[in-house]
Amino acid sequence: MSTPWVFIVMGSDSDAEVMRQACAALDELQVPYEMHVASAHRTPERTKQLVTEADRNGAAVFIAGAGMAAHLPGVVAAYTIKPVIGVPLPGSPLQGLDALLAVVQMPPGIPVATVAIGGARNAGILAAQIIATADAALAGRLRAHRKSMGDSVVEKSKKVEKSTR
Ligand code: RP5
Repeated sequence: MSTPWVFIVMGSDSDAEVMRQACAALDELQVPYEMHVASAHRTPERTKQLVTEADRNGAAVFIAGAGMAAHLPGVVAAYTIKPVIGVPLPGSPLQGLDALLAVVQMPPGIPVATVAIGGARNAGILAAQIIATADAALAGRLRAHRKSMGDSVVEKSKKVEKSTR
């Protein structure tokens, strides 16, 4: 792919349902992406290989989602200087708080931009926003997306508005 694209990776196929929300956001914004499964712990060599290949092949932003002892986003960040967005995933007995703390507490020098527990949609939008800093057409689509969200809030308000005056 010659245009900037997003590399998405998750620790297990059990993460796919949540991580597909990142794909949905990128589809809506017409941003190309690839999605893979690779584990920081179970397949460390595969993780390194996928990230270094994607980096070499023009991936502009990396999204990594993992649950439990969620080291995948940090490991991805170790192999690239491109922006990495971490998605802490729920599903553990600690309901994702474990993953949140693992993803957000990166050591100084190796940042991971962390979204909310299960926040894969925001990860997709944030990745698009990063690419849009150098892509005016994509910036326009992001502005249109914001406007339609605002319009839908007004529409919802109309349905619930009630006056007691
Ligand atoms: C993490 O362990 C994965 O990201 C997943 O959220 C969790 C459980 O993985 P599975 O046992 O379902 O493969 O590494």
